[in-house]
Amino acid sequence: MWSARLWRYLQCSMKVTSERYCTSSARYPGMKRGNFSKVTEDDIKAFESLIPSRVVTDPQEIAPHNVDWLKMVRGSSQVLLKPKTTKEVSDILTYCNSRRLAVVPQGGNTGLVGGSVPVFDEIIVSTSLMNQVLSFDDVSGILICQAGCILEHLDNMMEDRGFIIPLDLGAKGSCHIGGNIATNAGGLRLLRYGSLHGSVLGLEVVLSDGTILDCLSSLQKNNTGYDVKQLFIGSEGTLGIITAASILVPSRPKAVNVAFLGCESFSDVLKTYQLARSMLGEILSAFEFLDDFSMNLVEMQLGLHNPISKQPFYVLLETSGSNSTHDEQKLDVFLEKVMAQNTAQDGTLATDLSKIRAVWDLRERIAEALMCCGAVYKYDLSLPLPKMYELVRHMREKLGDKVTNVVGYGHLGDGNLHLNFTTNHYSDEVLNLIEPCVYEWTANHRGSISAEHGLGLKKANYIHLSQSSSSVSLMKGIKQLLDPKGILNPYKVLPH
Ligand code: FAD
Ligand code: 2HG
Ligand code: ZN
Repeated sequence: MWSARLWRYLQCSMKVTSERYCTSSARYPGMKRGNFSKVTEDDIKAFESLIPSRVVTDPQEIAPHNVDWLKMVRGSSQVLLKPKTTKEVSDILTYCNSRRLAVVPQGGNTGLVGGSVPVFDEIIVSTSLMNQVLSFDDVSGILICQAGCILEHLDNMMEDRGFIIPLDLGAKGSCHIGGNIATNAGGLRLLRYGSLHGSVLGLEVVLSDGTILDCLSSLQKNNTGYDVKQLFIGSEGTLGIITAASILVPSRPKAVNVAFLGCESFSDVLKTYQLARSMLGEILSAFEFLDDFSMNLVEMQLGLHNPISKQPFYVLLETSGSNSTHDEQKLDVFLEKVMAQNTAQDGTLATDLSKIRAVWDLRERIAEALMCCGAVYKYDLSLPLPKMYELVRHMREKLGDKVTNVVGYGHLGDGNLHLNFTTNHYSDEVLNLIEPCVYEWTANHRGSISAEHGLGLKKANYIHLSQSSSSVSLMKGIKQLLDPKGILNPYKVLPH
């Protein structure tokens, strides 16, 4: 049996060189395999009887499910299960719980905190075949679907009916709605549509002992006791497997415009944001920023084109509304003002689809460009806006030429900074210079060490920096209550 290994590869879209990153015992000293059973031949037979022909034991087929998107963590699971129905998920968990077999739920495997892959030999339960839309009501805009539906497929289907999924992110082509809900993903339009805690009306969840928890309500108002489904939104597969969701889907905006602006300083970015909120109000649907270091990356690594003159900071601002003339007028007045006030030095407006897509690519594809640079050290933080870029500068100064890139970008309108570092090869020395410094700096400025990606394996031991000890104790109690044997996604979220 393998021990868990954490790996990092030098990866580029053209070449992937497999360089061993480091073992779990080196990266997470003291982390030991839990007291779980090991999978036997009898277990495989039992799974075969529960989901015939959907029990994968071929190492080659399992391999991509053992490694995360960042190529940062690698598990050594030997079994991948592909249920199609809630009953099958229930049968699987009933069996695993009785045998004390650990399980990792997996959606599209695009998570960025090492939560979606096994640490040791946990059984992988994939939602990839749970991809049925169960119902959609055009009047109420309520969609009910299985957890394995791919976000982009759902959005395409909604577009045909004049609706929009209230969540959008760069991984939309692969991530599953169940994975999105399990991570409480934020994404590019949280500013407009709010978090999944508001858009998800109901969930169906299978608990660790196989119990099917039916909270699949389609009501917008339901004040009958505790709102139990909320517990599972953002629980990262540690409390239950989400099998279906009911989502409130808004009408698709008829008019969408994107402005891309260049600013001389971060304080000008903030002034632009303030102005955008007051002048664009209800039509503002996204306010993202990137620094010039991020722009250099997407230009150099992906060959993307910066449509405006070079500036230290860039803002991507989107408006979505129902009346294009009205929206364009508002946007014109706003753009005149930011230019007149010199808060933006240059800018361009995108109104046709291909130009809108090209501008969005500059922002959405930074994560992809980073993967071409060797080893990536990724941080996803909530910070008070005036402090947001101070941290980037502080770390750039601290790390000097020990790193090849320090880039700051993110969902400024949500107070969410994405801070990334790269080196040609993974370095423990660099990691130790970054962590816990970044987390402590964030906590000292009353931020959160995870704005939207979750804690997973990577940040579980730092939870105390963003949650009080009483909250962490309560979380442990909830985990104990719902999963007394601890079989669901062990080593994740709560301190190892
Ligand atoms: P996975 O990666 O498979 O799983 C994520 C976690 O959820 C794991 O802990 C897993 O065990 C658990 N899980 C998965 N499915 C279930 C289920 N059915 N029931 C219970 N637990 C489950 N995140 C953002 O918030 N905003 C962004 O803008 C954003 N952009 C991204 C861009 C890129 C290019 C990439 C690669 C990732 C991005 N992410 C972003 C991170 C990631 O959280 C999201 O991609 C997504 O929410 C993960 O969904 P998934 O189906 O891939 O889940
Ligand atoms: C994004 O907003 C994603 O692009 C990824 O959340 C962030 O790569 C990152 O750090
Ligand atoms: Zn993000």
